[in-house]
Amino acid sequence: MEKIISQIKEKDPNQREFHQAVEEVVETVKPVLDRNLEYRRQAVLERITEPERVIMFRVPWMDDDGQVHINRGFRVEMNSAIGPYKGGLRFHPSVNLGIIKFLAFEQVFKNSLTTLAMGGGKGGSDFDPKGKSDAEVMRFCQSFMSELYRHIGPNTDVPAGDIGVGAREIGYLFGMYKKLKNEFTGVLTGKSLAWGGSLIRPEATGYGNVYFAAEMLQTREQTFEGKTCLVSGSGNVAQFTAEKLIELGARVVTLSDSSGYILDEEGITAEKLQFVKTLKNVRRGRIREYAEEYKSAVYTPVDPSLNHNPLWNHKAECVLPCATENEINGVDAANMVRNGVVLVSEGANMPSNPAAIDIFIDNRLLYGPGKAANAGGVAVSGLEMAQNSMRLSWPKDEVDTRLKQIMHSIHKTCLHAAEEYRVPGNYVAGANIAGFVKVVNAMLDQGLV
Ligand code: NDP
Ligand code: 2IT
Repeated sequence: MEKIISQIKEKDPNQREFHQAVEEVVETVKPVLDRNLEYRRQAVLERITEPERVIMFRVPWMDDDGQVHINRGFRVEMNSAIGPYKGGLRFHPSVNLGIIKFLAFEQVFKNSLTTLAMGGGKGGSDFDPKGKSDAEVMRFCQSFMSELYRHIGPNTDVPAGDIGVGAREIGYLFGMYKKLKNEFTGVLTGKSLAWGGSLIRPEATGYGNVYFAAEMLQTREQTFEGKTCLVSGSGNVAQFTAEKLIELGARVVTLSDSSGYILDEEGITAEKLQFVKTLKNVRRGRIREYAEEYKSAVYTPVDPSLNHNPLWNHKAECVLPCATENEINGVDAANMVRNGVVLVSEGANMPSNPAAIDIFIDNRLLYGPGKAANAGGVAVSGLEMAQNSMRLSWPKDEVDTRLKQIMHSIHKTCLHAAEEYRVPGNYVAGANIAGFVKVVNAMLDQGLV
């Protein structure tokens, strides 16, 4: 296994995040391979870590002043053993092939856990939507889709949103796909309700995260009622994580963006959260403005010279990171343990670095890794695909009930796999093992392809 990891590192030395994601999975599925000689003979680890297909393309677009810009577009089609490639698109200046590969790799296991028939993929661009006009974002999305359309389709590869890609971008991308292919199909999820979207999809990742976290708390006969929660981010996942936490009686005291965070000791109420939604989704402003609106809040800008994030160093029982990868390091995790944190549930993908994960596990925290805890988003994407195929739409309660059932089932599956491999309560091992076994068995059924 060490050889496989060193080969991956040698082949693509700059893909740090991909190496990190692979190392975590390889470490935890080792006992599965030890028990199953056939898996080793069939080189399943080597196969599952190599994308089925990588697409990289030029995305030229013109800004409002007539200046030409060139960005790079990506789609990594990682694994289609259990269904069409499925996963989001990320538009952020930090995007590169290594980041998209790590996200696509995580997606394979996450989608497997959802119980729905979806393979794994991810895509995006180093385009930065911040500060761009709607017209510029539209031209960029159209150019991006004018290449991507030939590689995707409702039975081939179904993209969705991620960082920097929300309802606005999905609309522009869908419009261009429809024009080029001359067909109206469910090729993207996260669509608006009026043209094929599903109720609860915008809420799904955040709500699902809290449903998963509530399941973890229940194993210790606890609920969110009265618990203080630290949430990072202020985008889609953070907003609906906070919304469900507030609904369940928790006291949410933080939100953030890449410039800094706010701490509101009086608690973020449903009304204050509505202010955040308008601020971020309509005005596209910064979280700093929350502290200008509400005097109970203090804003702290990011200080890049610090070796920790002060957002994570407040007294709380629960932590729900919902911004981005590696936002929690070992120092942050040690601070959390000292401050009495009992639960960490990841809305973001890989927000905790390996040192932080070790601390969570050593201290027996209820630690829900992203590929289990944030699977509600892609699960409802799967439900959106199902509704599109049937050309009908389910009521809100029906989708929410299915989401709850799926999160319950993922939680049970993780605990069961962890138990079977004698690491009881270890959701990291449980999620990786359960996700892995299902995909690998499907790959073996389908032969060497
Ligand atoms: P959004 O674009 O809606 O929001 C992203 C939030 O995270 C913003 O507040 C943003 O701040 C902040 N952020 C982004 N990059 C950084 C960074 N480098 N440092 C600090 N803060 C940062 O994205 P989502 O809410 O959709 O995604 C958040 C996380 O959840 C990601 O890890 C994503 O992969 C994951 N996820 C999303 C799903 C979905 O359905 N949308 C499903 C499952 C996981 P700023 O505005 O300053 O950039
Ligand atoms: O990371 C993720 O699971 C997502 N960004 C959502 C993917 C999807 O296809 O809904």
